[in-house]
Amino acid sequence: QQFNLYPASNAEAASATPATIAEISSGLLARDAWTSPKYLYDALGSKLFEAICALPEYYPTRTEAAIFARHGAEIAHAVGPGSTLIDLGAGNCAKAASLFPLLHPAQYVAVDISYDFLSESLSRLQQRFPHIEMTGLGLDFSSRLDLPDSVREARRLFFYPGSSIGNFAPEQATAFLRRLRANADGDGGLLIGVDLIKDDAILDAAYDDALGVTAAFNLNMLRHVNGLIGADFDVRAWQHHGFFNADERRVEMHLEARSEQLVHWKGGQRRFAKGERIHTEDSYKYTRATFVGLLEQAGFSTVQVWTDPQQWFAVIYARV
Ligand code: AVI
Repeated sequence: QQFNLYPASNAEAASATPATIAEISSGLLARDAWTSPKYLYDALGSKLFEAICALPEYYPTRTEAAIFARHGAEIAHAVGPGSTLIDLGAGNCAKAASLFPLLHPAQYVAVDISYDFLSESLSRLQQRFPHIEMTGLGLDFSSRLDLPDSVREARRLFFYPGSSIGNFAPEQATAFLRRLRANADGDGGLLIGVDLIKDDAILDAAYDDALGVTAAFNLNMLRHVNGLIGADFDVRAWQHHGFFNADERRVEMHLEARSEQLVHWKGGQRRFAKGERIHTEDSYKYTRATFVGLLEQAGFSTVQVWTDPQQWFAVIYARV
């Protein structure tokens, strides 16, 4: 392994801190139970998400890739070479890797909450691109983004593809974008993928696919939480729902109890009635104009937008 990896051990990354236990517990005990979408991503969850990205119904990944394929030269021209490419939610690092030949980064920093998955991805990538200096950071960047000293300050380019920004509520998204901006100097920027509002049926199918991969991804959160807080969720007793809520401009994922049940965990328990739901994820969809407004509110300037012919997805470059 040539690349730097933080934290140094998986045990440190995987341990459920008292704060994690308190956060999950308070969500499960809320009148309308909820869990943070970050718990969808353990090693298996990341693999299931990879499979989602290959589904015919899940258009964001291929639409974004088509935008990069079609407008890559213009995007590379806007961004310029030699950046410190900071990949937020890097996962299998495939998207960033496909941009290396276009963007020619000087340094690559992959950040992901799923530590083991990240370290495997990065070790494969470092072999393919031995000349690029690489760093892996296993952390939840939604709550803090402490970059180690080895990450150069010059020309930081935050790369946040796949419309992951949609998993924040708009106010949180603005605060997060403001934090990114504060982490880059005057030469820095943000290259971000944003999913656009479209026909309900297309959105519904993308989050409730025929093969049930999204259902497995959602249900796997229960297995992950069982491990994290010593809970005894019976995965078979829950059912996936994923649908577009037009009033809120977001896709919602929920897990619904198939029968009445009592769930215990370290320091808590709850009885769920049949039909009761746990809200597990929101995925906000934007219009091009509202998202550009959000970037401006966060203090970014000189925004350039590329979309696909159907205007389903946007790739945006914003300068600090
Ligand atoms: C990672 N994120 C952008 C995905 C999304 O579309 O909100 C997660 C996902 N949830 C269900 N399918 C995919």
